[in-house]
Amino acid sequence: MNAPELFELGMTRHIRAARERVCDAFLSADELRQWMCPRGMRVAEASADARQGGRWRIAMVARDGSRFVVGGEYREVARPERVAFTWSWEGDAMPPMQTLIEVSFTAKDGGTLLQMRHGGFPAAAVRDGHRQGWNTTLNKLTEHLDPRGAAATITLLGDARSTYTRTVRMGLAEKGVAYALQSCGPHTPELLEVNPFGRIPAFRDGEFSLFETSAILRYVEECFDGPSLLPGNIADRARCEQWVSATNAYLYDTMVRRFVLQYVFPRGEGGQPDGGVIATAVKEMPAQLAALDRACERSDFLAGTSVSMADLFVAPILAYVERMPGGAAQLAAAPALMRSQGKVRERASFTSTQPPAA
Ligand SMILES: N[C@@H](CCC(=O)N[C@@H](CS)C(=O)NCC(=O)O)C(=O)O
Repeated sequence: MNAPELFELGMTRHIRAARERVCDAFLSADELRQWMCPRGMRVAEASADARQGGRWRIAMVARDGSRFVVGGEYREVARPERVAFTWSWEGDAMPPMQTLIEVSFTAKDGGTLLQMRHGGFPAAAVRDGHRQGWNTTLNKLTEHLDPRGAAATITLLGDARSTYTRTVRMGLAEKGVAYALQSCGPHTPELLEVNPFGRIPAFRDGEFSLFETSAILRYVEECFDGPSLLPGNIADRARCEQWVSATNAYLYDTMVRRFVLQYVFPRGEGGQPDGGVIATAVKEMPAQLAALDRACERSDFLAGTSVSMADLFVAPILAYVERMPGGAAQLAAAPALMRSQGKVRERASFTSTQPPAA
């Protein structure tokens, strides 16, 4: 009888840390506790007897309390060049199997090239599930060891003048997550690599990439501790989603595309703003602002009692509207909304993401 086919995955990372440090991250319980689980989980227990034949074990806990326990045996410990260990899940939350992980550490470009092979999976789907887990787990390892922290793995592709880019930047600031801003415009080749629709922003976390502002913020929300960007109760969370969706469906189109951008990038006759386009937007704005105003009558924020994604979507738009001809007068007719904007505008997430003057 033929031996069953087994599957393996390979991963590579360059980490700005000496290889002794990178290697040690696999060898001590204190180190493993800092990083050895996918984003959005935490290591609740860790043990490691890092010598050939010694055992290691980790209990990971997800936000919803579900627990995953994995462990195995060190097969090779050749610090700082190589480590090999077996990997078996306990319990029935994950498929029963024993797989083997081999990791090598090579000094490169002032840091360490980590090359990992995880082999022995009984099915391609099981391997692919582990690949996803390893991607964000190695992002956590990189973040733990690299002096740049999360900015070593997280890159936001966008333009500091774009309202949607600012929304994500505000979300990252609210959560206290470091990131690198890669300045790039819509429809540029580097942006199209991540977002086939060509809009900014787009987002990378190691090998994982995303586009659409609300999806990016959801990912940030679930991966990182720090204040939640979503309200605490069901009705307020739905209300938050309502304003995110309304921004994507109507508010951005009216207030930015057909109002603000007409002044910032005039495309009318003789390089002037297109008065016809602006006039239709200006007519729609009072009803939209009145709806936002009503939402702020009982709270300083659009959904719930603290800042949420809803505020992060709306604030950058209104800040631009206010600076355009007639914009401040439109906003003055929405006093509850402007009281709320006052609260959002005093936050560090807003003041630290001011767009450069156009
Ligand atoms: N639904 C997208 C919208 C993003 C968007 O429209 N971004 C603007 C800049 S603020 C853009 O890329 N505009 C270029 C275009 O419309 O081609 C999201 O939520 O990220």
